[in-house]
Amino acid sequence: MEIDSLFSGEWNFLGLDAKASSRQTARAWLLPVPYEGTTSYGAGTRDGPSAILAASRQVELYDREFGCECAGEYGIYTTAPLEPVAASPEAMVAAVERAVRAFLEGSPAPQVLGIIGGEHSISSGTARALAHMVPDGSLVAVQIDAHADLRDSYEGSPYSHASAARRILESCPLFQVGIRNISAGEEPFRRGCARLRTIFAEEANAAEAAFLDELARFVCGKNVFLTVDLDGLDPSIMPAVGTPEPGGLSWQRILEVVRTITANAAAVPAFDVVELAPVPGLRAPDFLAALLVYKIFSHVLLKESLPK
Ligand SMILES: [Mn+2]
Repeated sequence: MEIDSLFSGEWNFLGLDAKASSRQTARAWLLPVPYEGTTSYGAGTRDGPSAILAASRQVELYDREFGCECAGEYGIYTTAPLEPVAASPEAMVAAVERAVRAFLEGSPAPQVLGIIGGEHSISSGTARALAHMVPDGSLVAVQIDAHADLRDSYEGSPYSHASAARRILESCPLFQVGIRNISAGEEPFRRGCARLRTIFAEEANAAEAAFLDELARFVCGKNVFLTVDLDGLDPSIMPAVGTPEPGGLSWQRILEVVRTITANAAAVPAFDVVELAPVPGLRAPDFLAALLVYKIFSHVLLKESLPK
């Protein structure tokens, strides 16, 4: 018996075959970043990427919304995981920045780079990389999160997960969706920051979703970095996070946010989905995260095929 027949296929996102996961031709690349350095409460984000990759093998390739096996249309190459840097959170952020630039400026290069965490502190590295690569003033970020993450530093580090949004703001304007946890110290900064718009959870969850029009204007014609902290979703569907705050977004609402971004942005060169802290025996959150990553890739790369 051939030894290969004992194995069930490629270990990559969605378990794609060699053709659909080829580095040479894939328009989507996925970078796992199993980094956990500054997490304050529920730990486990270092296991997030492997749980997403494992769950992704159960995701159906055919997507009814697009009417095709999306991944087969554009191809997804899964890179080796980015090695965690233990020296400091700042050094890890710098490593993410270097990796994002190396991929997006390399040859071959993806049209969109997805990153799976790992904790939220890694996101400012992506924002910094993109700010150096796109025309001045064309980069904006959209953050889905339960937490404002606007602290200038937290537990001694300016690169803590609790400062993720504050650091991203140093690279570009930011639109936050689903926020329901902000500290007294962050509020004055939030109110005074002209580059920042915060949609709190009540408004994000409102049936009419009026904020989507404002989001459409914010991203219109821009290069968008989408950063999804999974705790922005409601804990009823996403309990596998360090701080599961009640009152979060539904699955349908986060997809509306994704559609609004891809329908209006000039491009989405990179996004990340972070803070999955897998709960042993609980598969639904891992599956949700994997499907969300797939949905974002498909909306970025196949939006033309959707009915207007
Ligand atoms: Mn958060």
